[in-house]
Amino acid sequence: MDKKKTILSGVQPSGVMTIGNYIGAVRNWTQMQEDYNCLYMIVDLHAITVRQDPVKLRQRCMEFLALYLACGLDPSKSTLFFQSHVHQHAELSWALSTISYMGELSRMTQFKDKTKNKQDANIGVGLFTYPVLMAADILLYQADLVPVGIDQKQHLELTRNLAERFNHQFGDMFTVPEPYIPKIGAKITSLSDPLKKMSKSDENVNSFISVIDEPDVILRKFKRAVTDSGSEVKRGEGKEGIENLMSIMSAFTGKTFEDIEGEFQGKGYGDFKCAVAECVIDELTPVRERYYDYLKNKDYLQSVYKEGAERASYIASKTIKKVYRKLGFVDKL
Ligand code: AQP
Repeated sequence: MDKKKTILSGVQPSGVMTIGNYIGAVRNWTQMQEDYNCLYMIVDLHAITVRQDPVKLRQRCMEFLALYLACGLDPSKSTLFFQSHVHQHAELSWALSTISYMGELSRMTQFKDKTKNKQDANIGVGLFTYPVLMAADILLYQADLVPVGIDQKQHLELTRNLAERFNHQFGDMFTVPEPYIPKIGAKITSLSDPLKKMSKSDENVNSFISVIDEPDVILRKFKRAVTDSGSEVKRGEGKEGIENLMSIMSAFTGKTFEDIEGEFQGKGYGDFKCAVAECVIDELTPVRERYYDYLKNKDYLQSVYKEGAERASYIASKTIKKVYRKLGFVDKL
């Protein structure tokens, strides 16, 4: 019998994958493929919670799949699929929304951030119910562990609450998942505002490094990164920009913060920024090259997502059948 624990995660195709997504999510996923049953989605249903250009979205979904493969996700070990290809995500999301509370959803930091400065009348309901869909994604596969960046911890807490609430009201149904948050580089912040998280949908392209940025672009963006008016490479009050660059260097080289402080003692920010760019370029260059190779091979990409959807649908259909029975729906003949 298969005793491996199940892991589920995904990234929204709402821009080009950043080094935040890479360090906080995708790179860790590749290391888990050997030891867990892994399902990794491209969460297109989530992406439309903010307005998308349909032509670009379709293209980006394929680009994301090519990127997943380029980063080392292996379809013979992991199930790779588009969320919209498994209709049970939307179905379970509806069922869970009936046991979710307005109050708990209103407290979600991501919802508050994304709706800041907007009038209620202009806020999409999908943005509000997003965490319920995320809970459905996870519970549909009875995931034991969910590898996410620290920014998603609150959503995962809600998922746990919904699982427990459902189990309590309707009888044991869902595995209550645990977050799996990497220690290093768990939250990479914006290069233009170190107090904000780095996001792929940020309008300022200089605020993020994308996984497929060319080396000269990476260097230029790091050189422009906002720091403080000092010159010492070390952590401290008001030095969030430098600390973020140290986190990035640490995530890309394995060096500790102490190692980095020691190495750059007496050197200025200019040298340090170039060194950060260099280690990022070194790791990402082969990823970018593989990405363009995969992108050219449309038949292969199609075979990967077709098989992924079949495998995911098999599990999802079993779960939704049980859920519907627990809810009291008549069995479909
Ligand atoms: N800056 C970050 N640092 C560490 N981890 C991050 N993640 C995202 N940004 C960072 C992790 O990436 C995974 C997928 O995220 P997502 O695309 O589903 O949604 P998100 O968290 O909203 O990511 P973005 O880049 O900020 O997207 P947009 O701009 O569309 O909102 C998650 O595991 C997340 O923790």
